[in-house]
Amino acid sequence: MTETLFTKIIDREIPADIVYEDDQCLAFRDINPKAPMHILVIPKKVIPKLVDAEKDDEALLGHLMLIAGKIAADEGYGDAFRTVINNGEAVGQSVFHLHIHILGGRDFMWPPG
Ligand code: DGP
Repeated sequence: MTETLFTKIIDREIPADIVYEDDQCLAFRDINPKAPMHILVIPKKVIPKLVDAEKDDEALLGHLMLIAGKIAADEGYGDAFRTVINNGEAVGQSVFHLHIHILGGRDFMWPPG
């Protein structure tokens, strides 16, 4: 399987503040938080970008979303959090291993900038 920065976190080669793990995904605090809660949920399977996900990944994507909501609730932000997936360098994706940002604990603009 392709190695990414995030597979190194999965494999504990790079330390991270891990908040959740199961057989399909890992969640850890962002190293450069943009909100009081800023957690990344990643699949253990390497999917570079959301657009690369396939029909077979449907259940995995649903699982990631359910876990994102559970983590936000566990962190105390169940009624006020935002999820973001950057797809592509032009919109800010810097790590090409699919990840859902979960952000909470401050005001957010709408529409997002
Ligand atoms: P994106 O820009 O959407 O690709 O988000 C990548 C995020 O990954 C960014 O918010 C910073 C975070 N990040 C990058 N390197 C590390 C790392 O080594 N550890 C942790 N915890 N987060 C990282």
